[in-house]
Amino acid sequence: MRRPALVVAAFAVLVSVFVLPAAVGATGSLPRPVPKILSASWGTDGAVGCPNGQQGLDNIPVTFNWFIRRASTQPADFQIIRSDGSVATPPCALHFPPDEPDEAQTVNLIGDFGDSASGPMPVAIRVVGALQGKAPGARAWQPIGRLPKISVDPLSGGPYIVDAWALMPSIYLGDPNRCMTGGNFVRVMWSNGLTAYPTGEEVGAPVAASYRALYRLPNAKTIAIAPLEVADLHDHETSFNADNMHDLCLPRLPRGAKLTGVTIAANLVQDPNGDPNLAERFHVIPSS
Ligand SMILES: [Ca+2]
Ligand SMILES: [Ca+2]
Ligand SMILES: [Ca+2]
Ligand SMILES: [Ca+2]
Repeated sequence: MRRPALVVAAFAVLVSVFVLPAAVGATGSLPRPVPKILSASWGTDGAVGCPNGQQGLDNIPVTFNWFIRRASTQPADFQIIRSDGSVATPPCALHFPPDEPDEAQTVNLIGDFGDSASGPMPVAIRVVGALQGKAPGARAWQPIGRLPKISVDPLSGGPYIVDAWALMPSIYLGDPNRCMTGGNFVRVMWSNGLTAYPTGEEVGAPVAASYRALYRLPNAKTIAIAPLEVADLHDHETSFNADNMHDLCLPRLPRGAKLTGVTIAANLVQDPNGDPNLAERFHVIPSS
């Protein structure tokens, strides 16, 4: 009786050796060796608060190409440089509104950073503390270290796409407002919170009808795929707290298709200040 069991075990090892490389490509982590800040945008002027009760504050969502570990995130990890040369530490740095485990690419800095009418303005932010992070889908958290400072986009600017990546089943299966249809799923991350322009409600059919995911096929042809649906909607009770993510629920794609970009037309979404988006043609940079 022992011999057949051993044969089965040996066979299983062989199968795993040959199957693993393909499976890692489909379900493993994104190939992103270096952490980076993607954007820092002045979101609101005097319109938000911190959990300690302070109100009438400004916010700057900061987006990263990595997931940032919530337990490593402290307000003193960030500095905001103002146009008059002064430096502020935010009273709070939140993983909110994007607060799901597969949405950890944004830290929302909240505090008194400036005044859009009379100045000063927030002009740059830098990471000065010991954040930890990992590429989406990776297992172990790593120290991030200091990152180069990045300019803060003005309050009047509209939201823009900062990242797009194929959601791997290992982190997407438990997502409560995930795609309920389709065979491929793409996370589209923007610089700022998103609602429909100009109503400020959660986005609907016009946004879903305009998004396209661009794929390059093994024969070098590029195809533009319309989503069957857009998911990650109704993140919170009020649309003011809608986060900066959409999930594109796509049909099953041809074998070997590689995500190369995402497009959407102008004036379909707005940020919490009511500013609309420009037409977007976001390019996925390999290994970024
Ligand atoms: Ca704005
Ligand atoms: Ca979600
Ligand atoms: Ca969400
Ligand atoms: Ca969302």
